[in-house]
Amino acid sequence: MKKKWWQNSVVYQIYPRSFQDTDGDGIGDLKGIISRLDYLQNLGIDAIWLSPVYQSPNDDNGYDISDYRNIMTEFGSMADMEELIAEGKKRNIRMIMDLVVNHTSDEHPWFVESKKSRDNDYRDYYIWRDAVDGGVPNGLRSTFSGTAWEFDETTGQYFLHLFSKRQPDLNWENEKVRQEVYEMMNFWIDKGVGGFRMDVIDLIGKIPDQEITGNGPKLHDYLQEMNESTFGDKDLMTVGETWGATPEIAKLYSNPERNELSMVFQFEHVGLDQQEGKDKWDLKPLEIPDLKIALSKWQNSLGSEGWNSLFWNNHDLPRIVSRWGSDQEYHEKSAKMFAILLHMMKGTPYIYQGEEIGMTNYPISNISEAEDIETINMYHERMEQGYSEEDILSSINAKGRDNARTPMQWDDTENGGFTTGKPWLHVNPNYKNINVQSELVDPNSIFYTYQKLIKLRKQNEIIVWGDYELLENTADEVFAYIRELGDEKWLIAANISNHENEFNMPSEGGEVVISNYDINIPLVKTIVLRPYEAFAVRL
Ligand code: TEU
Repeated sequence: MKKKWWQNSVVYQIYPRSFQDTDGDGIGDLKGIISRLDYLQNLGIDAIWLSPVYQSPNDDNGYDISDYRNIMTEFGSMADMEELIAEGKKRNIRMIMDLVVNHTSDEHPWFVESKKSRDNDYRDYYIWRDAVDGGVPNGLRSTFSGTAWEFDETTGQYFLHLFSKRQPDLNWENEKVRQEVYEMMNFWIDKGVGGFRMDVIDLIGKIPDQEITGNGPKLHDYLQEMNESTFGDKDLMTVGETWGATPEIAKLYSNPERNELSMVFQFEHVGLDQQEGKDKWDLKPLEIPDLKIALSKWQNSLGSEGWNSLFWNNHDLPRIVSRWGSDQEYHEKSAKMFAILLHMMKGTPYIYQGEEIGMTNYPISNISEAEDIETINMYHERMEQGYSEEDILSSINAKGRDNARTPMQWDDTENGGFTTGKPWLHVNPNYKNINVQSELVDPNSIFYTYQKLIKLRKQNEIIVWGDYELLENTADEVFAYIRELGDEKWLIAANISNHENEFNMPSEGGEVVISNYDINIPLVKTIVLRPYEAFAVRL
């Protein structure tokens, strides 16, 4: 396979609403991102995945789009977007747009027309069905609680929404819908974007009448048609959000010979602290051996038939240092440990805003503090179902999406330097000691660990192309693996626990390349790993 730029790149995800406000309305904006490009260039990233910046009523914070070709009013103008693309290019930073085409906002003109009458030209852009036995057409559920069917009085039919009722699903079986999407994508490609992150793209092949949602029969036909109609003959990066992907399915999306996508986000490791067959809110402790098995399977399953993305965080997930690390006693050590463990693997790493400075979850004590529609809908549904409010809030504080969406912490001034106005969502009060400014002045900060990891990826082919082998006979909480390329061999070891663990080196000696403790680790046969200790050794 011909080597691609995105195979040795590191991508930074920005949730624009929470990144940097410049006009004092308490909401991040594009000018704010432009003002922080030098910071990102210093970090060393190659591309920015921008969560949606298009016009939206913000029922789901931009994942409900009412105009794909205009910028959300609160975020700025198309001129700002064009400036961001241009300023990014000056710094060799590409803009990856968030493509949300499984659904639109109910304020999109297509839906406004579609719901006017049953014979409207746009009726078949969406999925309308008659009632069955006086009720919803079938058992499809919304990810945001309740039925996926909303009744429309005007035309006496239900429309499908796999997310909020203000996010009607597009009908991808309609050729006109697909052509509209491809034309919109080419509009953005002509603007000079570097690629697309594709929101819940595994759902566009749905067959609602058979209650099929993910991995539908025509999904890959549509993606090959999209590829050919838009980015296929250009040097762009595409990454699909595919919650249901297995390694075999991931190969269908990302095998270069199939002309679909560059890679996918798979979520197997993300579900490991969730009770079997239950929702994300039904928690169970993470078993580290499960994490080793899941990530190692993905490292070794794709071969030349696909490409891995690597991530702990995004705008939908709780902060990793709070979720599986220690956001108190071993905050810095555990944040660095997760960075070293992930960034030494094979694939394209994604850093979510604030991860590089160890930002943490922010617990709420009352549902009135929540902003996210998924959280609020779940709260009301589970209260009606008789769950205790204490248990519901405990789930929200562990897994709620607002944890990832508290404003970026730039310095120790009011609101962490995010805004001079009232922030749209509470700022984590720990911004006083967890912020970019304090990280940049501390040579041993989490930030500089991420900066070094990115440099190492650029300087060492073994990280990008080396084979991966999990070391099997280690303590349960010790995750250790080998990377090998030619006659070069690296060992990466991480103690994912708050206590010491013994570790038997595969061979003695070597050179420590990076560590979250001190660099002069005695590389003897048996090492006692300190709490959350992680390092990489050139053997
Ligand atoms: O998320 C897909 C999705 O299903 C997530 O909402 C996930 O189920 C849940 O949040 C797990 O925490 C994508 C976007 O990333 C998300 O922000 C949007 O809300 C959703 O699609 C609808 O566009």
